[in-house]
Amino acid sequence: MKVFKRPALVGVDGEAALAEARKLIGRRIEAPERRAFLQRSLTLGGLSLLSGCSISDNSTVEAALMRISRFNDAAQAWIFDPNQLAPIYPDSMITRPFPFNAYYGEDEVREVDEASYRLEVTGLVADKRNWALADLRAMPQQDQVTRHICVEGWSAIGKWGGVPFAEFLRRVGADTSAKYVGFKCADDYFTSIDMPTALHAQTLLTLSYDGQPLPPKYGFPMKLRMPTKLGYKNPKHIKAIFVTNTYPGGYWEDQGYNWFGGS
Ligand SMILES: Nc1nc2c(c(=O)[nH]1)N[C@H]1C(S)=C(S)[C@@H](COP(=O)(O)O)O[C@H]1N2
Ligand SMILES: [Mo]
Repeated sequence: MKVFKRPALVGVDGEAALAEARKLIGRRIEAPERRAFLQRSLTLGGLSLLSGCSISDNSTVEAALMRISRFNDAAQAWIFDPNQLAPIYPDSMITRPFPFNAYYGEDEVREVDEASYRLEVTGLVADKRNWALADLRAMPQQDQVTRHICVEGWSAIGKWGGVPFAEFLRRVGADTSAKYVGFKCADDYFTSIDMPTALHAQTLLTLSYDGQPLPPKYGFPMKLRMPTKLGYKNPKHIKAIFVTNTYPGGYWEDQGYNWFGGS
């Protein structure tokens, strides 16, 4: 069982470290778009979290950067597509077993009771009624085999099934001109996404994993799956969805992860 310990920032001159990191990016990365992307999205917390390195002085910045730029190249190649569609894969490429990740260990996975579960839908929506799981299962479902990329440095291919989120938003009469869709989870996790990603053709409100009801560790009863976004943007155990124009932030985003977190 893995207990996640996020790297700490100790005694580092943040501005100097970031300036150093940006210089190194400039020197090491050939493609101008990629260089610009990395330089723009770089924060000290992000650098430390993305690399898994504890940045304790300015000389470790280089080591951290080498690790993320290597990983980031692969991650960006996987998530970037000019048509804005993430790659889909054959079933034969599914990673078995699919990894578990959360801000706690697998022995602390939240058990959500199916019978009493109701999804809350609030904010800028016409229909604020709660949803039982059966109501969600009654909507048209889709399966999708895509790659999940976690900034801790792993990626894996999985098969999720569920309701296209754009359909769900339409059904509840969401104001799709609003800026954000926010999610509250049965653990203390929360996150939020931009409306264009919420309406993206591959964004699914998933109820199943590999043809079975979503197991607790993968987010029972429901995980929002977006192959165009990094792992931490994909909330598990969703208990409330809200549409808003007020920036809702997120569990990791509030600690320095990039909010957009995707392509
Ligand atoms: N509710 C909740 N959702 C979450 C997390 C979490 O800790 N709690 N972790 C995120 C991160 S960082 C990752 S990589 C994925 C992991 O999903 P998996 O366990 O299905 O691999 O869930 C994301 N969604
Ligand atoms: Mo992650």
